[in-house]
Amino acid sequence: GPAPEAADHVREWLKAHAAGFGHFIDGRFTTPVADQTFEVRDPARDETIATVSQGSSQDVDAAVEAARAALAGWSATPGHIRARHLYALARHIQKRERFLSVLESIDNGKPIRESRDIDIPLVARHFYHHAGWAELIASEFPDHAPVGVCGQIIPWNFPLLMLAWKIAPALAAGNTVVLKPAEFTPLTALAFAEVCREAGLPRGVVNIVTGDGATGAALVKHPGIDKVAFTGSTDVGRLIREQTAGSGKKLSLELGGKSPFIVFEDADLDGAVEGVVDAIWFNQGQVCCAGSRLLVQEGVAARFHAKLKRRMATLRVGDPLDKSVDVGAIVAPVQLQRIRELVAKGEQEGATLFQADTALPQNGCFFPPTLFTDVAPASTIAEVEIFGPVAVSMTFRTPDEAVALANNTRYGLAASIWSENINLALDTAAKVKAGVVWVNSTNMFDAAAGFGGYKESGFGREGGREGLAEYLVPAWLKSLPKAEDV
Ligand code: TXE
Repeated sequence: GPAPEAADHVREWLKAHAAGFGHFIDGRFTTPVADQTFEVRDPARDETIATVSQGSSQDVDAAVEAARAALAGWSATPGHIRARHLYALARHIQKRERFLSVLESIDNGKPIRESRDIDIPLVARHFYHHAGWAELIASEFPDHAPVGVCGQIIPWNFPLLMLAWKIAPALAAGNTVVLKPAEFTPLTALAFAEVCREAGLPRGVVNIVTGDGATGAALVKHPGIDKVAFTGSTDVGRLIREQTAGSGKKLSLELGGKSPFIVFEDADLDGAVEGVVDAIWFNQGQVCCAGSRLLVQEGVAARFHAKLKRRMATLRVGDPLDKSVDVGAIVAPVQLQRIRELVAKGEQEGATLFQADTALPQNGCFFPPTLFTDVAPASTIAEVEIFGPVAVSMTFRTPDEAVALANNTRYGLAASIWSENINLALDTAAKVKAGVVWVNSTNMFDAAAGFGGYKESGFGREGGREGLAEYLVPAWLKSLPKAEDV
């Protein structure tokens, strides 16, 4: 293995918690209760690795109460002191970088190269960046106040990074939080709870309640929550919007996507092929802004697809802890099943399937890199988010047609444009309705840049100034009497 010591350390940690993990409430771990637990599995080895508590509405009550009790102290803490806490969290994450990378890869199935070089460093970066904001907030956002207690619900594709995207800005702005990680991948959130203790974060500022959708629903409905922040499927996002309508709760939603990846005939085709690798085979394609819809200009389509297929044959699929692996395991059997069904649907609909002759491990949730060509724009695989290592490719003739195809979606999260003609690229970028547009690159993230979507991809931004604003309200709002006081 690549990091044998870290892997041993993770196994020891899991063994030490063989009796099960509790929730992290008010700075302490609760004791797990029999019959109120669920199992967490390693999708690559197809084995159970931990037992975790299923949060009940009483657990959510206790966590919200702790967050509420901590709010007055934390929001009154001067920005430069809050910054010190965020710096401490960042440093402790860096100290545990190896451990967290291995844990993330075991829990989620993502290649260690990605968790080690991308996920965990970006987590630390997010806390450092928001430490800076904590210092500046009073001068940059005068007359603003924290929203209050935030209920945050995150998905399983970037477990710790999505936690950082939620928790860092909330804390910088003076809020306290109750976070629920996804049921497939709760382990790095629990390790983060330990980090909060090590780093000396005041108790109650961060609370972690594990559980499934029912736990998430209890959090959303809780009257003690002032803001809900959700990343996940569009269906659940819609439900949460309905449930919070009229409640006065602030809401941000980061949902699905079917992002276009446009290749013009004057593009650097080899560069664009590498771009596709990052766009749709990074993290097994389980990326909300994955470039899953390739739009290729007709004149170069045959050449581009041939190059792409040759590159696909060199991708290694296998053990996430093996440093030379490019594509790891799909997060869980149900997700694998979903991908299989959508791929079968694509074949039924008459698209041409290509999968390289890639060796797959015998056990575990694996799916080979897949490309569909001859895809009809109105077919299921062209419209639905597959959330797996499956690219669908269509062709276009003119730039106008590329823009029309790119915007022919209910989503609007991201887009990627490849051309050596900067005027064409920038002109196209302005016409594509997507929250982020990359030119001759893809899947680039930074804590300083707001990220989020249009249309059914949700609303609100995460990262940078816009992201911070989601966790603030005008101060005069806070001085209004509450409904119950009138
Ligand atoms: O998502 P869910 P699932 C898409 C992707 C994927 C599909 C299904 O297409 O194939 O969604 O994935 C919590 N109230 N994305 O079923 O259910 C849940 O416990 C409150 C895109 O895993 O949306 C988890 O913590 N919370 C996406 C979180 O919501 C509820 C990332 C996400 O799970 C809830 C993930 C409820 N009623 C999936 N029901 C992206 N945009 O990155 C569930 N949850």
